[in-house]
Amino acid sequence: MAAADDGRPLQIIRTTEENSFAFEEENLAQVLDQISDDMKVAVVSVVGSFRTGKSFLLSFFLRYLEYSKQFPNDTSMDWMQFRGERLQEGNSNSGVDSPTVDFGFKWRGGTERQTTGIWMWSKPFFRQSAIEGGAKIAVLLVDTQGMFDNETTMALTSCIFGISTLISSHQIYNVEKRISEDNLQHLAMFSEYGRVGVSSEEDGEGEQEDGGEETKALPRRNLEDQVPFQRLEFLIRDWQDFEDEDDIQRCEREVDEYWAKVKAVETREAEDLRSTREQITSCFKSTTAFALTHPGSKVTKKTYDGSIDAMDPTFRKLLDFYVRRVFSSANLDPKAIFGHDISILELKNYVKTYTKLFEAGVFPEATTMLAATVKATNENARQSALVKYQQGMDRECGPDVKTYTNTKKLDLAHTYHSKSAMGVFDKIATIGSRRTVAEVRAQTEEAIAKEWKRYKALNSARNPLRNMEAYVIPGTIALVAIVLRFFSMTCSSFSDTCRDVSDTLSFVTTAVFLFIFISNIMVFKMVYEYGSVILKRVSAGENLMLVLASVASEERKE
Ligand SMILES: Nc1nc2c(ncn2[C@@H]2O[C@H](COP(=O)(O)OP(=O)(O)OP(=O)(O)O)[C@@H](O)[C@H]2O)c(=O)[nH]1
Ligand SMILES: [Mg+2]
Repeated sequence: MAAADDGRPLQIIRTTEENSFAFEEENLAQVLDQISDDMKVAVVSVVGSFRTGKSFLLSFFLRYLEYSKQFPNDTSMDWMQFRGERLQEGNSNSGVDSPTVDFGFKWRGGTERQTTGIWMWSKPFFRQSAIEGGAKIAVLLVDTQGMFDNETTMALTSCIFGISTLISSHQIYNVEKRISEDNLQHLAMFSEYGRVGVSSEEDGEGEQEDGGEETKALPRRNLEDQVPFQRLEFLIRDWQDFEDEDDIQRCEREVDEYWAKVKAVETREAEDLRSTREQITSCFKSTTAFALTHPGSKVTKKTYDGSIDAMDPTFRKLLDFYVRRVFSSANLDPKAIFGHDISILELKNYVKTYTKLFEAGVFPEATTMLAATVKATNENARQSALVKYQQGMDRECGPDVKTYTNTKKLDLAHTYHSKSAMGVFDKIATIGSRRTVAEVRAQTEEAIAKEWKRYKALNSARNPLRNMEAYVIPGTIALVAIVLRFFSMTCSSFSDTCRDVSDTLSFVTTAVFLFIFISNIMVFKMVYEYGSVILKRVSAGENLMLVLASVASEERKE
């Protein structure tokens, strides 16, 4: 049975009545906040025509991923029945009792569209990635609104396709029966974006600031890494042409051969067909295909209750093979932009940037898309560097600098962490004109300098010996008064003058201490705190004299 904490679908991009988009930032944050900052993330997204079983497939993905969390080495097909004999998760067929409908992406039969906007599963799955040397990466599942639903404008349809392509590391393009020229044409819209990114050879020096500059931006990563998108897979539904459906490996080979034929350029005379194919393959790092047979007539009925047994056995076998292939460690690539594996913080910013770009429901120019990517990359580099610096400094002295750190040590920490923060910046900001990158770099250094000032001020406020000169004069008066009073205690009982002087000295001593006490309550508190820290350090074997000497030298400096 599914449990409430197994997750639910969350809408991350909503389509509005005005045929535009709205970004559900909190929903995305809810998903991404469950992933640690240093973890890579794979985004598997399914796009394609409406009513072709995308959400149904994703609900099976969820079953498999949940099952393999508990039984990672099981190679049987038991996962299909893992949550019962029926696929209730997401099952929205009318009249069907599905108590666990919310534990899947909503699917149903009929001609009316089901999914609108873009949805993400609320829980990331943590799986091994061979590409990451066997380390765990977070896997996110994305469901999208179907294309050509007779309600959505073509522009909005293309935008959904575009956003999905931009944010995913593995895009599954669901197509019916075969890969048509139409399917390829849709992909070609993005190849223009890829071409702009890959072919520019100018370094952007001396370019104009407004728009044009970024469009000529030069990705400065290795040529190999400049392919803008990663894995594209055509998933052909209701495939009818397998020669021997019992031999799954052979089925896989047959679809490979089919795709090789479809994408072949050499065999095509027409220029537009050739360029479409060339552009697609230059845009994606890998393009593959797989096919599933028809799931059986019972499955497509509006009253289908999700029975696994009612599904065609060949469909089940192929589905089992396919799910394992998609989530195998060899196929889980971390999401990368122009060859750079992005962090959770960067993913958030990219999704935000792209939603904004497509917000009006108009498909943007390839150059505009590239410009937005460059801008987001620079912003990501700036933010990541600042976060790196803050994390490093916080480790040294705590976010609120609760205790005093010796200035030499703090200086060293600043030098080290600012250097490594700028290293992060340089690693990320490698696309776009050199001038823009240099500008953002300078802004980042400025932001770090501002933070450094803040850490220094907070630390200096924790220095217990600060403003010590304010106590020296009253302290000396009090001390002299104490000494004189000590001698005046020996006054002869006949000397009124001596007794008066003694009383006055006593009064002066009390007044001075009262003055120091009232005006410096906070300082006493700090001295007390600092004293405990020093005591701790002494007991930890640190050299007390060294600490006091450096504190005194800072006092002299100030
Ligand atoms: N022909 C066919 N139907 C399928 C397949 N897989 C699922 N279905 C059925 O297709 C219907 C639609 O399924 P959904 O998952 O809601 O389809 P979708 O593509 O998400 O639809 P939209 O959200 O409206 O775009 C359901 O009745 C499924 O049972 C398949 O491989 N072939
Ligand atoms: Mg759907």
